[in-house]
Amino acid sequence: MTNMDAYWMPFTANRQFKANPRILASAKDMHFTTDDNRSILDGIAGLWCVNAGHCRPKIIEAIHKQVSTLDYAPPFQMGHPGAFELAERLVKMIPGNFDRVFFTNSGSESVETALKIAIAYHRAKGEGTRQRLIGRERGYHGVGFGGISVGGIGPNRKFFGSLLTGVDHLPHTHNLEHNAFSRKQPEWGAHLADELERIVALHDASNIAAVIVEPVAGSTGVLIPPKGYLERLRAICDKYGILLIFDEVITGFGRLGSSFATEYFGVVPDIVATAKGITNGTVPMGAVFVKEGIYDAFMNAPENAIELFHGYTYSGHPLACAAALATLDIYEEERLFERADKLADYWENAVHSLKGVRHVIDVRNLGLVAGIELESIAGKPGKRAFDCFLQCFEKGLLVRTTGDIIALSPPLIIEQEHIDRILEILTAVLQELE
Ligand code: PXG
Repeated sequence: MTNMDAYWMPFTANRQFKANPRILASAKDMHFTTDDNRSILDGIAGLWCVNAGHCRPKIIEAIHKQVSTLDYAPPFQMGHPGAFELAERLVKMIPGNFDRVFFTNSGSESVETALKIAIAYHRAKGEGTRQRLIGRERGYHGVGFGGISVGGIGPNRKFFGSLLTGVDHLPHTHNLEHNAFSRKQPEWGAHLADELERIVALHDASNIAAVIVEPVAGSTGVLIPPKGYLERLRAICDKYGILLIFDEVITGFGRLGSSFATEYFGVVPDIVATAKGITNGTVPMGAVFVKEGIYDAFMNAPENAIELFHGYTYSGHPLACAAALATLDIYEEERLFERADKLADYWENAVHSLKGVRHVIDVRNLGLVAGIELESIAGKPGKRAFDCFLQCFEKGLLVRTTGDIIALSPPLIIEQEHIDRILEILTAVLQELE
């Protein structure tokens, strides 16, 4: 192994990692292989992105072919076929009346793009005072200044100055007292959406551009929306002309056993931010979907004028488009979203078998996602779950932790035997854990 000093690793305890590195060398389908040749069952689809499993030949071939034909094409005032084809496929795939897609390279960029479009849209319609953005506590929307401003994770915000002004936060919906061990959507908590009314009363709707939420919060520990909650947010946004943005970076592309969360919940936002599963994690890419009428509002400048002053050197990159098209083919051919839906009950029963296991104070699930909350060690928040992560890795399973919550989100190609293995390892580790 080469010297590890130069690489400043993201969201990582660098010194601890470099003292005891965990190095992945290859991957295939449901497994990684480490540099010391151990097989690791991937319980989190890489990082919620490898929904079709690792190293799928069809995607590899599509990328190879593209890079040897057209390696790059400038996206400003120029185009290439793949970007148009992909956008067309995507708008057909998402339910609701979304008619345009803006390409980015990550979830963070999709969020920045969605927020900027929301503010600029109101201005284009002559409502330029609508600038305030409303996020939610425990929301994760990537790491751009917009994303951390509307995001609700203390440590992601506190080091970075004054952030965006004009931001409010709804309360999060996580409540163990009412909802512990709920299966799928919890019963309690729809009324928390009414906090939006309070914020509107304070600032007036004429000053508010958009509300952004993850339909299911992933990074902060799998927080499932209470029954009726998203519907109520939608209704209040409608009442006041506020745009509703769903951050579907995790929930998009099959995670809940449906194409997008908007399909699963039957609640249609105005803008949808996506990334991750769009290319099965192979080439960085994000996509922002906008509802009919949003793009049109920008088309009132002279015809030769740029309508939206926003974009990235790599928006709609040819390799990403090729990877995404092949990924969508696999999702369709193998009916992976349906597959996830069919497996969801088996998954639910499996993860809820952890009820009563040592340290476990909550289990929650939806689609092929689960969160397992552990009781914290007094004075050492996060330690128990992190130890669990380390020991699972030793035993051949990759899980993700946040605070004292373990998150699971396996590739959608997972078999029942893999689910059993995940639970076997996790149960054994939890029983032994301090
Ligand atoms: N929005 C949501 C909802 C996300 O989950 C992003 C935006 C940002 O995407 P990029 O591609 O810029 O990272 C994410 C990313 C975790 C974890 O531990 C989750 C993410 C990233 C890192 C860690 O669950 N999601």
